[in-house]
Amino acid sequence: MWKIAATLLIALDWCSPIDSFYGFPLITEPKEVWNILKENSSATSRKRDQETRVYPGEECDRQCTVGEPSRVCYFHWVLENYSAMGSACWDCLRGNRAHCFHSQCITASGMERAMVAINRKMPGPPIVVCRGDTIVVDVSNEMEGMSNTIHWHGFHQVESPWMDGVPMLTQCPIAPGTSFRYSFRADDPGTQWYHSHSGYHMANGHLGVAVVRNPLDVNADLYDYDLSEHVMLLSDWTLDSVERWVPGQQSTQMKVDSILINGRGRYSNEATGDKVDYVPLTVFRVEHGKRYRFRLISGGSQYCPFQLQIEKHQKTIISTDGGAVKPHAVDTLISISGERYDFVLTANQPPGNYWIRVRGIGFCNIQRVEGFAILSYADSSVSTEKLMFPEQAPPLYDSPYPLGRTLNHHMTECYTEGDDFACAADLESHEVHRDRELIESKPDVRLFLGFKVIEADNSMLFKPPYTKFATVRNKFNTIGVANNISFISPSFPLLVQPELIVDENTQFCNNTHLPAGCDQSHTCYCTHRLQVRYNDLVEFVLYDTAFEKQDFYHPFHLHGHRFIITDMGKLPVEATKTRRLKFLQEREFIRRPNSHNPPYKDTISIPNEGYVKVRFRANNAGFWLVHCHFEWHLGTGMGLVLQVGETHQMLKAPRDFPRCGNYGTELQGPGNF
Ligand SMILES: *[C@@H]1O[C@H](CO)[C@@H](O)[C@H](O)[C@H]1NC(C)=O
Ligand SMILES: *[C@@H]1O[C@H](CO)[C@@H](O)[C@H](O)[C@H]1NC(C)=O
Ligand SMILES: *[C@@H]1O[C@H](CO)[C@@H](O)[C@H](O)[C@H]1NC(C)=O
Ligand SMILES: *[C@@H]1O[C@H](CO)[C@@H](O)[C@H](O)[C@H]1NC(C)=O
Ligand SMILES: [Cu+2]
Repeated sequence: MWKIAATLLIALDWCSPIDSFYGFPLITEPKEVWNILKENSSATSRKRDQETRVYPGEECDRQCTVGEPSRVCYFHWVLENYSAMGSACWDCLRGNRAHCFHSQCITASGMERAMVAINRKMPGPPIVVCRGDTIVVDVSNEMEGMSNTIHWHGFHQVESPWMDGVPMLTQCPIAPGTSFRYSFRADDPGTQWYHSHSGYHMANGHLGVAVVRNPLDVNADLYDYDLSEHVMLLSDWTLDSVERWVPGQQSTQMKVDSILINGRGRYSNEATGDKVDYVPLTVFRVEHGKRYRFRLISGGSQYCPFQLQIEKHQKTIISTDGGAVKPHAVDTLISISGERYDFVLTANQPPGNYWIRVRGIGFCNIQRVEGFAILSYADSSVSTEKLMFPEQAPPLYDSPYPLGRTLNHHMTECYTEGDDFACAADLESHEVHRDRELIESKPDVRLFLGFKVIEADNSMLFKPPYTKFATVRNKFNTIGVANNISFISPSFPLLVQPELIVDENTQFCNNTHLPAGCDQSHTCYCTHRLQVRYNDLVEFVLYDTAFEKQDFYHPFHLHGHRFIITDMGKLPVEATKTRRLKFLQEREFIRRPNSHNPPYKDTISIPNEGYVKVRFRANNAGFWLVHCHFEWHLGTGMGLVLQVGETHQMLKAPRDFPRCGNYGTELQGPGNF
């Protein structure tokens, strides 16, 4: 034992960014290192005069101060097929409130359904750490017959690209019955989150909070408290497993049945009159006169943006996707899957209970779906459990709160002086300096990406090759594409086993190099890859290629980087496709180049019949997924891989990192099959 510990101490002095695994050189078996740290939680190692100690993950949730020792935060998660309102909830269904609070009871919308859970919770266990801590999560997959991976949304994995959690890009899927250790440094401060990146597990329950507190927040003087109980994770929920939109289980339509706030909501169906009232709602407690930092995570899987309002309370936005912004006060905050917004709420109203309401809008307007939680000023003599069953009924759908000052209303223009509407692109970054170089230089490469959902008819679906599609309803089938290509996963993780890329031209495609048999007028199915040089200044011009006005738009998410938004708007109406593209190609300038300090984000919506331009420095070598954040759009191909740098410029995964691929041997015999 002593000998290993000594090796550890010596090894730490040697750490070089290229061959190290979180500070431990690769010559030390990473597994061994972690085992030492885990087995003996009082074991310490010295790292540049600092102590790093392993803590049970929950103990990392603390106030963060500059210069304090960072921690290794250890979690063990078990993934299981489980049920909402199942046996663990006993008589919750029949009005026994105490049973609803059993630690393994997931109430969700109050309706029993199959789901997948992490440690029998939904959302999964929260991760709240300080910047510089190391997050270690052992994931044991106990889901019969289903693999999984977890993506850490907002973490750029600069030192550990193989921890990004994308199956067949950065790791092998975690097979049932096996476990995988995620381990990475929390270098990206802000409100981040995690979710499954495999199949449709996220929509069935695999999602949770990952907050990285920053001891040096520029907006810190705007709030008195930054508490983990004020993190608000919004998600959508259905009456049964979302696999019903995988072909085979015909469904009347793709639908959001409930909206959950921190995993709690109440199913209600106006048509049938069914209304759940026996499950608890989430309560956020505040004290009169205090200012609180709230952290909102928009964790939807389906196509509805969420509209958040808090009765009689304004929200002052101070951060989005982890990047600090200049304070911006709003009454209504609209967000789309993958985005995060932090806001300050001042408890300045007469003490009482106030409704927090989240409405599914856009395509969901017709579904009239809303979720509720409670903002309570009650003093500590009233238990939270009691407050979770409000005595008053929530406001009716037909009595909406006024919009007031609104962020991200998708039917209005951005950048209009003097009106109440702003969009994410209008927020002003509030970080140490304005990155003039990124804002003002000419990009080294501009990539145009058109996103679209194709309505696939039988002549397209039922001929070779077999293709993935989603069944929205009856015979209405769809396929997601980017630049007319529907993404097919490689058969091995590109980052981990790049030596298996024998011929780039057959392995990958893009819209100038399409595989045989597909052309501009046919959808292509292949591993869509765009490559940029390491350190290039990259501009993505993202646009909606749907040629119709609809309440519908795609949330764009880039892995491994954050970007600035330099322009956003609508394409010329009544223009042909070619003219729209030409408009984008000619639109070189940056709106408000001198005064505006564009916000940093990692997720942004592409307006319907509109566009958004984003820029970033490609300084994180690796294979990074670029995709629409709706589960079905990604699941049916609306994504691609951005290769940053050559494979020899990428960090190498640890030697014992899992590897996988096709198995097959040469057949001796006549002909080709
Ligand atoms: C754990 O570490 C402490 C301090 O290094 C040591 O005294 C103790 O014996 C160790 N315990 C085990 C079980 O190795
Ligand atoms: C596990 O859950 C998923 C998603 O809800 C479902 O599709 C699958 O059939 C379940 N598996 C088992 C063995 O119950
Ligand atoms: C997609 O295909 C259509 C024809 O079906 C073509 O007009 C359009 O230019 C293509 N778009 C892209 C981005 O390649
Ligand atoms: C498109 O694919 C070809 C062939 O693999 C490649 O040479 C080219 O660089 C790709 N274009 C981009 C922008 O990545
Ligand atoms: Cu989409």
